[in-house]
Amino acid sequence: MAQQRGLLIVVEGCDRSGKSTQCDNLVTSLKQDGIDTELVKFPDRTTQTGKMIDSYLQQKSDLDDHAIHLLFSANRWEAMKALSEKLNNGTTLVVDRYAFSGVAFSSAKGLDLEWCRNPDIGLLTPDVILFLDLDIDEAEKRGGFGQERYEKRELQIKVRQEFMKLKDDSWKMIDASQSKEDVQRDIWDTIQSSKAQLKDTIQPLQFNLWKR
Ligand code: DGP
Repeated sequence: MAQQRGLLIVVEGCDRSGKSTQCDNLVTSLKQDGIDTELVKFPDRTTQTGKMIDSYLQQKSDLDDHAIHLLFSANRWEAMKALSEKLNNGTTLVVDRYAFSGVAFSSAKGLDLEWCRNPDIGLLTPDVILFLDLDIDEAEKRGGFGQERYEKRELQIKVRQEFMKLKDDSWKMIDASQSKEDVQRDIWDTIQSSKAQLKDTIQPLQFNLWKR
């Protein structure tokens, strides 16, 4: 029997929603369950594009909003071949941020939402999209935002609104205001039921994110 491909699980959310901790936990739990799993994080700050993005986020350099949008997209595109090979070889990927962050952050800054979608048309389509939802006041209670460019209350409010424009019925909404353990449990239950639903219908990998 052919080896089943891995699942592409995307985790999205605003800053301070606990995304990175929960991605780590999910990877650990999947591995403990015997599933070959890797964590992927966008932006990948280690590549050439990633270094430019890192410098921009740390406010060490400035770039036109369109230019940085395209760089974030390029940072995803340059990873696609390696990620598709891993998935086809049976590795499940937990992806911390994806094209939805790309559109939400840039459109929150005032760029046209449809323009923002374009560079990511054709990226790998996720099997599961989890959104860690956290009210902005709750996010701020978690020790306040950091020093990076986007970590400001007004922008984060807009980012969440833009995420909600992108959301469709397939998104799995997770209440991120719960305790860490409860969020972890909700994510685990959601992944188990998604896996059960996908079991008989799992499709070959598709490069058609936002195909029109
Ligand atoms: P993180 O390393 O997950 O904290 O992300 C760094 C910051 O960059 C965070 O404020 C969210 C933002 N971000 C992530 N992906 C994108 C993207 O594709 N486009 C834009 N404009 N911002 C992004």
